[in-house]
Amino acid sequence: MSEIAPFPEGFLWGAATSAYQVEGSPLADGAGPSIWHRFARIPGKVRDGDTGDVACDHYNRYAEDVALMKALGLGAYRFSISWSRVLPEGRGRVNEKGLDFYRRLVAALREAGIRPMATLYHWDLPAALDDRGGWTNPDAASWFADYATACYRALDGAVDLWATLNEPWVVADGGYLHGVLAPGIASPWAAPRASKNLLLAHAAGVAAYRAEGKGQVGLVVNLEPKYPASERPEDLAAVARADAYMNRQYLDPALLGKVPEGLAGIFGEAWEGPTGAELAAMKAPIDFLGVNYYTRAVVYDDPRSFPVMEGRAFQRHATHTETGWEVWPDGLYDVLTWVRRRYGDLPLYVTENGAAFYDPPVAPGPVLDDPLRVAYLDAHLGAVRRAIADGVDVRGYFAWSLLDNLEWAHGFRKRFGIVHVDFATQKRTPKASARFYSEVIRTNGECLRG
Ligand code: IFM
Repeated sequence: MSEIAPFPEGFLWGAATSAYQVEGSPLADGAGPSIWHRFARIPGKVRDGDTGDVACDHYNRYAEDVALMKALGLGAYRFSISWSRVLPEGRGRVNEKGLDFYRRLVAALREAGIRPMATLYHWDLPAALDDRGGWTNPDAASWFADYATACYRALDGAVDLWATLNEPWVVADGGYLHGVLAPGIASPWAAPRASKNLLLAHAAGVAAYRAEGKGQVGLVVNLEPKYPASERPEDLAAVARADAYMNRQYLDPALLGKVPEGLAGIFGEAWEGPTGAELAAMKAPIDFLGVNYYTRAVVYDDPRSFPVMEGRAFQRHATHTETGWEVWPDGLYDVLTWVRRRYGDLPLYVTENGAAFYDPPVAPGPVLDDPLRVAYLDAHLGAVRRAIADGVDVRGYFAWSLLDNLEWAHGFRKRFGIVHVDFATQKRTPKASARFYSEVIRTNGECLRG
């Protein structure tokens, strides 16, 4: 028995995926192409030339996957809706057949007693909207609100938790500043514009929900605590910059209605800050915040690194995952308690947490042993429990990911699933981490060691 207080009654135990990473069949039933459909076809953009054309075939195998979730004892499933299934041109005509897929999925989840959490935007913008400038277009917020409204009308009541955007920081940084993710734009000018329009889109999606919805709506951000590599003033200043850029760029406007100090300086001439009216609109009250956590950064001043001048000190004695991320469970405690200190008592969900460790392409037996992932989950859930014991209102936890899937530009080689997928046969095999997580759920966390 553990000494710290157990998880609260009704704590939501879930797992997460996203549309392009698992669904496959990207053009089925009248769907339009997304930016990822296009980007993955450009040679050299995704490792091994992998695409989401088949992925985990979840579009056809969702019923089998829901049965798997039920067998694991999941209380919730976080998935995302593909905008270009619902609106093939991004705007205008609604494709009912695209919505039908999500109607079927949500009905199967409810039938299995699993609560659906739907994310409206997990990086797969309709390609037709990219042709109009994508997130850099000032109309993007109203496009998003119309799309969100179509989803609310079709699914609200059956979906009880809605998230507007997943990780807007990654959308702007990877997609518009460095160009390593779709739509592949590398421009210091595009990124702050995209960032502003993402914040306005989030707020417009919340406002649309207030007009239509009965459940709860929130935002999902990825947080990475920044610790100084030394007490040198230059390194401390680098920590402040990195924190403003990554952790406060979206939360300060969305929750406090202000631009974080230091952000304008990072973008320099390219910075086009929001007007007072835009800032006021961005601060749309939300019902919960989703926090995605994977790792920390130990930061030093590095003038060569653009635009934040953030060097990251490699922690040579630590365990690192296959994506090169240091395993640092205390960081999850630190971000959860930091959110409460800075933004107040908002209901929180850990909407993603997990790790890519090497697993073979074919599972050697009925269960695949993944001790590093088991240890990762155990330690991070321990950090969540400590944050709750210290007063943070964490309502649920979603393991990333239910299934091995397309890890964006890394392709299928980086396996985050608690369930193994053999991509040649689509066979699902639970890993030891899935068994472990089932036991955590069954005991409401009593079996944790971390
Ligand atoms: O796979 C991604 C997910 O789509 C968004 N958050 C981080 C995960 C791991 O990189």
